Amino acid sequence: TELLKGKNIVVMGVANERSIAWGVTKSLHNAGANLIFTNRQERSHKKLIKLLDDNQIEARQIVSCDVSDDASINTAFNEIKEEVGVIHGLVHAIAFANREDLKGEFSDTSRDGFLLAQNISAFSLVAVTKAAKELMTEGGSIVTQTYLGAERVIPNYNVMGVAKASLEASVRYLAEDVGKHGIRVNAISAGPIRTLAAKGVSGFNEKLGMVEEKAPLRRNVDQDQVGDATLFFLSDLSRGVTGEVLHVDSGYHIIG
Ligand code: 0WD
Repeated sequence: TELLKGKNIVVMGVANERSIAWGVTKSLHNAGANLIFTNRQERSHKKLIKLLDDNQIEARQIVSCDVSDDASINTAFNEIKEEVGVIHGLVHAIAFANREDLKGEFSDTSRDGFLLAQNISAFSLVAVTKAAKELMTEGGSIVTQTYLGAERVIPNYNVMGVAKASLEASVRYLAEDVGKHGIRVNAISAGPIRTLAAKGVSGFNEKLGMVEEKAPLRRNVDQDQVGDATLFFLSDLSRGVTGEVLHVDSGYHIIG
């Protein structure tokens, strides 16, 4: 069961106890991983320290990283390199769009709003993969978080749906790039989960209701289920899988 014993894994995107990245953290900790965290904000940093403390999880390292800033990414991964030398996995659980772009008509999206969503939610994976692969000298696994709005029109998801489509295509192109170094890149497409980021999307409660009503399993998923699927991608159990998008959504995506 200690699938990640001795493995150094970087987790990006724990904002609070509801974050998908927190569910992932618990799964990886239970699998014996050494965990390194990156935070954007001081506020999240304090929350993370308390969360780790309350759950008796010891972080190997916590560094600050704003993915909108190349210098911040470089500094963060240099600090990680100095501390642990080698990493074996990276979890990217980061996205952002302006609230006004997560409702109404997609054609009303501003140029800046469109580029912001692409920058933080899609390009950031490209940028952190470039930094992380230098530390993955023993091979590795990179996992990001996407959503069904990449594949289909989901009401109000708008600019983020387009950013997630870009993220999923980036997963495939990155998988090809880094595959020759024994590094895999995959995505989890989770069903709706009530988190800080989800609050920004209009009509979120209706999405939860639709899954309960229509998904084969007739229930919503939670952070722990996404955590365990992420663990699968980070572990050797998935050694034959790369460039994949795995739906952890009670099967909702198969229903027409
Ligand atoms: O229903 C959901 N909640 C779903 C979320 C369904 C399917 C996918 N996802 C995705 C999200 O789109 C995102 O990619 O999962 C990922 C994680 O989202 P979450 O857990 O729902 O959201 P949240 O707990 O709000 O975490 C988002 C984090 C932020 O926390 P801080 O405290 O720093 O605001 O995104 C990060 C940040 O950690 N973030 C950034 N990190 C670094 N640099 C940046 C940035 N510029 N912007 C946002």
